[in-house]
Amino acid sequence: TTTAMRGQTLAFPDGFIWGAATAAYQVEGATRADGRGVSIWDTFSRRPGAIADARTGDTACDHYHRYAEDIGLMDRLGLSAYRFSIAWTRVRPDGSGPVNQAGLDFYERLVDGLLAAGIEPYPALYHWDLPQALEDRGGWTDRDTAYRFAEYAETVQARLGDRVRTWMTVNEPWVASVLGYGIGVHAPGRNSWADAFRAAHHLLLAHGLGVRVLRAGGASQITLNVNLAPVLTPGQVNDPAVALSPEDAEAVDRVDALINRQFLDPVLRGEYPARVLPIIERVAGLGHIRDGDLAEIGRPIDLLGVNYYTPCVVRSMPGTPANPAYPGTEDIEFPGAFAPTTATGWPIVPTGLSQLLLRLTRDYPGVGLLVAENGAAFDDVVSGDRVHDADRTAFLESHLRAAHAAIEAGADLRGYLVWSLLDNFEWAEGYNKRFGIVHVDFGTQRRVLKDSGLWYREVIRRNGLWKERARRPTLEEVA
Ligand code: PNW
Repeated sequence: TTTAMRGQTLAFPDGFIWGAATAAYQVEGATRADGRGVSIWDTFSRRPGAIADARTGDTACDHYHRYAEDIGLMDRLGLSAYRFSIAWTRVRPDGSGPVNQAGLDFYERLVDGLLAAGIEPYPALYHWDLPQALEDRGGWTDRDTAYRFAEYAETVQARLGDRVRTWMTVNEPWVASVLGYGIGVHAPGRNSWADAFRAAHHLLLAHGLGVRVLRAGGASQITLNVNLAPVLTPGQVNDPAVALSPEDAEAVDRVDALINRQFLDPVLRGEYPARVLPIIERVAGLGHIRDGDLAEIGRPIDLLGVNYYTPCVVRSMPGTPANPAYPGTEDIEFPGAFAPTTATGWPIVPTGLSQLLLRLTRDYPGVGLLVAENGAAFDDVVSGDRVHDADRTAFLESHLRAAHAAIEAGADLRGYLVWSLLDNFEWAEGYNKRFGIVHVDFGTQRRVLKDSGLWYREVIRRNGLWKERARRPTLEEVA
């Protein structure tokens, strides 16, 4: 960077990690290649009505065959890190038992390609594609799955640990347990609240056992990715300093305990929040939480991966039944319309990210922070060789400004990963919701850097944003 550029740049700290993320089932395709086993997403995506466009991840972005081209795109972007996930079914097709070397070969090619391009690999070991054979034995409701995960983690590290410095264990235990086992909109499509709480605990246990084996194998940085949302009243969305009634304060605290602290406290403090235990006990009993589990789950990690999309907005409303996605939320309303939304209907609140990062710094000191996912679905305008997505650029820019503000105010934020590098299989939404900074034509598999990707490349090149905002309508003006 030149001196002139520095003067105009809202700079991020030296060495700030700029990256992008994907997940195996969402991008790889090649679901039958080289001995891969069947995962719960292969099964679930075939269930009638489960996926909005009735499609599967069978082909997706064909990243399994096109990874070299995709590394080329990352290189053009100037990424310092690429977060991807490893498909357990490629490594151990039946979840436990024989190791499939051909599956590990793929990740070795990928990692070597990244390193050759100067891009740090950030593999995540579990991004929701549980081997179907393990689901048939109870899946995440069965404690044994956590031990099988540790075995699998050890296998992967034995092969790649000499080249991978940063490991991610589990992605979003809240989503995997609640959407998968509680309300059944994700694989494996089960509908039991007791199962969801058991699954959540076993996912945390898997993380802790994973930390143990990765550490023993010499991992230098370990992280867990959690989807977090600041819990706010509608009034707080516009004015964070607004005073709350005792009823609203209680509603905020209860929901925060369920969606955030249920995962943060065990990992970063070695305990479940007192506010949550009675809810777990009422719904699932406490028999699945054994002595010693919390010590295992609370093993030190180096970085916390924060996945942020939108806040959770609640207020006290006596007489309201519990929200099906949040057990124990009787008398709480979840109002939806409080800000402009993305194409997935998620309200856009960039200040939520700075609030979240500062709160984590205050309440959980000592762990570095990484925004491991942030991004948005919008409809692209394809025009010849360009893909116009001004909404996405505005989304990313406003969230990076919020991240920068948090750093200035003392948050220990080490990096930022865009969700996602590529348009991909957006789970129950199928292919119609596009999150990529690279456009993918799913008919031809042609990739085109979107305008947001060109913009992100410039941000990375100058390690910062522009001090003067380019003149485009602000989200406030759009609202
Ligand atoms: C994350 N929610 O999923 C995942 O890690 C990605 O794989 C996914 O593509 C991305 O966000 C965009 O959806 C989430 O309902 C899915 O709160 C649902 C929720 C949160 C995160």
